[in-house]
Amino acid sequence: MNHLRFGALLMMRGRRLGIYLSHRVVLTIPKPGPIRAAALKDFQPAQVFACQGIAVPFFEALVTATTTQKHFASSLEMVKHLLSLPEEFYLNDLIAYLKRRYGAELEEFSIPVPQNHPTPSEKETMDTNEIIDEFNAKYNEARTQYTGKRPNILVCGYTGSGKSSLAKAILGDVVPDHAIGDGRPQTMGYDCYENELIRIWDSRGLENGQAEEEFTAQTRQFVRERQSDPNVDNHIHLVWYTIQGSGARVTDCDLNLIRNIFNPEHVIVVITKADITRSTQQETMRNILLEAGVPAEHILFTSDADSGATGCQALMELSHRMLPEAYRDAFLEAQRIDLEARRQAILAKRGKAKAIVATAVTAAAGAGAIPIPLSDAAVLIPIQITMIASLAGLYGLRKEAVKQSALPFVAKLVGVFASSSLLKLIPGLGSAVNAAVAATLTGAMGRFVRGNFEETALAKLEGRPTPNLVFDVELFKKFYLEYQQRQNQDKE
Ligand SMILES: Nc1nc2c(ncn2[C@@H]2O[C@H](COP(=O)(O)OP(=O)(O)OP(=O)(O)O)[C@@H](O)[C@H]2O)c(=O)[nH]1
Ligand SMILES: [Mg+2]
Repeated sequence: MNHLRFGALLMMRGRRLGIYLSHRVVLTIPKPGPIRAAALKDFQPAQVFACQGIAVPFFEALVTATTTQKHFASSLEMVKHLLSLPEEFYLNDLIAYLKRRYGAELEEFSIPVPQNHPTPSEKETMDTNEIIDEFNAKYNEARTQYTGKRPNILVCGYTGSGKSSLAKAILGDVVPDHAIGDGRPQTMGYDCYENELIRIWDSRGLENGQAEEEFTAQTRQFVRERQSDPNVDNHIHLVWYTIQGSGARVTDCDLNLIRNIFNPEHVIVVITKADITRSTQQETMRNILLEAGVPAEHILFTSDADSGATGCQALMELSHRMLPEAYRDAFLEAQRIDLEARRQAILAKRGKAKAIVATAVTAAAGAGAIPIPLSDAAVLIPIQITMIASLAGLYGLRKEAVKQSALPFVAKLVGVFASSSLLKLIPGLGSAVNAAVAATLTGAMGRFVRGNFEETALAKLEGRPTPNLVFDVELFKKFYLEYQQRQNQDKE
């Protein structure tokens, strides 16, 4: 039984329970009191609750375990608290419960005690898979929490009116080049283009010769299907209705769709191809729309990216205002028109980033309330992983960026905590990590990563090479001391 996961539940000598942290550290209650880290010799040999050869992980419980300062009478008390189990719950109940709930059986678990001490690189790879899993889970969680919800925009209008070109001008590469065409109608049915920030429904345009009633009925059915979904995240939140300016016509079918099929509060009428439309033609079309009751502020004139993206900034701003609030942030991040707005949005994340670091600092201080022996400093790792993954999610660093810099960084970090590097890293560190050191270490790390991620997000936006998160002990040491000094100054 080697496939262990962070947070797996172990049954150790004397029927004592423990939460697995790494091949060297398990959290348990050695004697009535707070949760402590047990060393290898204390939990070996042990059994683990596993299902089909894979230990059942309780990652949340593990993070709680590293932060809780409660006192417990026994390790069973600890586990009852961490897993929110009832007071009247005995060890046999726990075994039966894990079997029922997870299909878990107790399997033998033993770690061969190494003859020679493993080299640091072996040690790093030992836990890396677990770290990647936990990192990704936390990254996704933060992504959902901080990006807000993904808006659905429907782009509708006659064929060739410039729907796909418009969507591309505003939203960039999410719309593929082949969606835009000359000659034959390009978009058949409804194409859905999406990324993690936005979903665009690009509709089949009404073709010459197709019955207008048929097109209207199809569109009505599509909209009905979306809007009857109980989950509002799947509704259409905004419609860009395109009319080709150079055609100089607003048809009854256009007006019927704009006024009766869509909710007029969600429709922006976009008169496209401004570069090849006369201003008198634009005026005529505008007047027809106004007479039909379309509010003046919902009518815009645009051209595609090749023709200077006229009016696209105005369309971006109006769309941002008209979207329901929960979907605005993701739209702002998805649009390609106003880079300054996106820059400001990145800078505005600093407050949330500081809050993420502050939470981790508090958790680390809690974990170090009873000084952690230096060899067990790895108990701080889950806190740091959560912090770094949350920061990566907040700044929306795509997974590639995360893979290139954050994950190798975290893997290195584990090496640092698991070896005597801490001694090198923290000048004057004694034999244990206390609350102040744990907090400073986490705070300095957080500040370092936060600054780097902000810079990475800005660099990506501006097309500059992104900085790497180089983990250099000397550099970090400098950072640590600066951070510590700043903390001291704040106190004075
Ligand atoms: N001059 C000019 N041409 C444009 C503009 N927008 C789109 N076009 C051209 O108009 C043609 C049709 O554009 P699309 O974006 O494919 O139109 P569509 O509404 O998506 O068409 P279907 O998918 O077939 O319904 C293409 O040749 C575009 O290059 C514009 O602003 N100015
Ligand atoms: Mg199209």
